[in-house]
Amino acid sequence: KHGVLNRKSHADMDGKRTPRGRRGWKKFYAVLKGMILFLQKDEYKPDSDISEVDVKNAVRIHHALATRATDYSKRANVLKLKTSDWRVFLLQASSEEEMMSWIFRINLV
Ligand code: I3P
Repeated sequence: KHGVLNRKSHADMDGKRTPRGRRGWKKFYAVLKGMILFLQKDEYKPDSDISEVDVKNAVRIHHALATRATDYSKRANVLKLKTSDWRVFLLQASSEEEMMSWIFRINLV
């Protein structure tokens, strides 16, 4: 699965709140491949290599949990992703349908 996702980092590894200055929203092209959610700067091209920056932004979603971000109301179609290493991301999809699809696909892994 792939598509545009806006990302906000809410908690870092170990569960500590992401500090000011790193809490902004950022637009990515997301690609879910196996157990990894790649957050890429540029659009998906099937044959292109993954850049170093894209590897840095990749999120391992094994034992992660995706839920609707019911406690976040500033933006629509936002899901909350909790990873196994206690990071928390808010991910904004382009529509309600897309958000539900991401939640379903992430939790299936
Ligand atoms: C953050 C940025 C986010 C904002 C966040 C700020 O600043 O303005 O957009 O979240 O508020 O800290 P920075 O880019 O300097 O990290 P919202 O868009 O959700 O308001 P927060 O600290 O209340 O999460």
